[in-house]
Amino acid sequence: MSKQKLLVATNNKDKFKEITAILDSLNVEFVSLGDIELPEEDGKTIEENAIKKSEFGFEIKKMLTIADDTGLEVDALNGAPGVYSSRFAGENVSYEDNRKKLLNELAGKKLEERKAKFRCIIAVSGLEKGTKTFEGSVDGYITEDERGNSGFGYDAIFFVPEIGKTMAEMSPEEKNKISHRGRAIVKAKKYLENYLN
Ligand code: ITT
Repeated sequence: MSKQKLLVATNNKDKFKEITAILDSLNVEFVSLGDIELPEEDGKTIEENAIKKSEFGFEIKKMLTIADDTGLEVDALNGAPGVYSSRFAGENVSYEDNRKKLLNELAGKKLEERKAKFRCIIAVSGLEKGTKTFEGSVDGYITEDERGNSGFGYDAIFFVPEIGKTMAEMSPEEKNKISHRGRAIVKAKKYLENYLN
């Protein structure tokens, strides 16, 4: 019997890698979006955006679809960049541009003012009951300088006290165990294991 297909609806190759690594033991064949661009992320919350992406993927490919929307919420910036995390420094900017802007905005701020949280919503569409969401988060601090070369996005400036490292200083396995995405996907994985059996 052929394997169940699972569309991973993201245009971000780093996320695709993390999501498929965590779901590796699920007995599915991963499908990517290829050249298909996701629609504009115009939701007011990461929940809305995650659902928009997974429902778009399901509409296009007519197969079980998983999508992720992630936001970095910094206390001293009243939760910003949040839903705007990918375009904090503007449209079509690099990960580095976003990290630099955040470090600049927090310049001179003390540790307790550098508290932050990564929040991830995983949405799964194409289920008998439509779409379901799963949430994961991790608390940390924004560092004063970049540290580590692993990971992507804001990882080099996000310090996780429970591990004593920035997420860019962790191995992929270490990051996936404690990350916002890892925590949300483990919940989705448990659900899908039951659903697919
Ligand atoms: P898709 O919509 O195609 O999935 P995206 O990069 O636009 O990809 P998001 O809107 O969810 O995805 O991402 C918000 C940004 O937050 C992302 O571009 C990264 O800069 C950052 N980010 C997301 N996950 C991260 C992680 O695990 N570690 C560090 N930064 C992350």
